[in-house]
Amino acid sequence: MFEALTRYGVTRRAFEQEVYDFKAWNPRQFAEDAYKTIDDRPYGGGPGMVMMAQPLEKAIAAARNRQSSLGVNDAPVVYLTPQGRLLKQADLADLLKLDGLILLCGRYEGVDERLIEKEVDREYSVGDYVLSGGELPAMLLLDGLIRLLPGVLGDADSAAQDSFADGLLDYPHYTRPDVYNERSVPEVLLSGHHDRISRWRLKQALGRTWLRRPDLIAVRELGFKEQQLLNEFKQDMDKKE
Ligand code: 9D3
Repeated sequence: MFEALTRYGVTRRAFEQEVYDFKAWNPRQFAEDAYKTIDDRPYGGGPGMVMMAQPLEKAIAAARNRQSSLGVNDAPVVYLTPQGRLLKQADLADLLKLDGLILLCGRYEGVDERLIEKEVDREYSVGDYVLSGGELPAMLLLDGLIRLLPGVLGDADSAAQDSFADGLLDYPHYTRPDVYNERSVPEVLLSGHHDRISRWRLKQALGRTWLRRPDLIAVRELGFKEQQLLNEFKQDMDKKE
């Protein structure tokens, strides 16, 4: 699954240029019995299976050993789980300071709690919806992290320019042709007035965030000029309806 990162896109380029290193460990490799068992029935009964502590402890130890050989020590173990705190951009910025990470991905109903108590330092969820395991969430985390590493993104779409970095959704984008299906590009974008363009873009970003993600506006604390632009956006909306 993780080849989606190492074989495609900017995360591939960064991997090949050794901006980051990555290795996936299959817990089955660390099972102790002939059947390579890594899950068992839950104590107390109920549906599904629980991942056994022992193969995961061995897998984490193997990851630690490899990291030590590469000069990385004390990397925290991050468990991707629906019970974790919701992963935010600020968490990625925080994880970026670390020299290494060990990401633990669950399958089945979850992981034996004793393994979590012994080994896990942090827990993250990627959203309030049910997935079938922690691998895709781990890949989301890694993708978000890798693009923040120095040199991974070009100057043009540098991480500093991300709209989430300033707590707003992006403004609308347009490219050629200037008329498509009888719809024109907003005139201001063809005007060449860079101050009017950035004002229009901020207004659109504020308006869309207000419409689609009022939760972001509530925590953002708008400046006077931003409040003014958002009011203009609302007035423009009333005019159109
Ligand atoms: C349907 C099973 N659920 C029983 C009430 C619990 C459950 C266990 C394991 C639900 C999902 C999963 C697998 N998910 C993850 O490992 C996971 C996840 C997710 O499902 N949503 C959002 N973030 C994450 S991070 C890891």
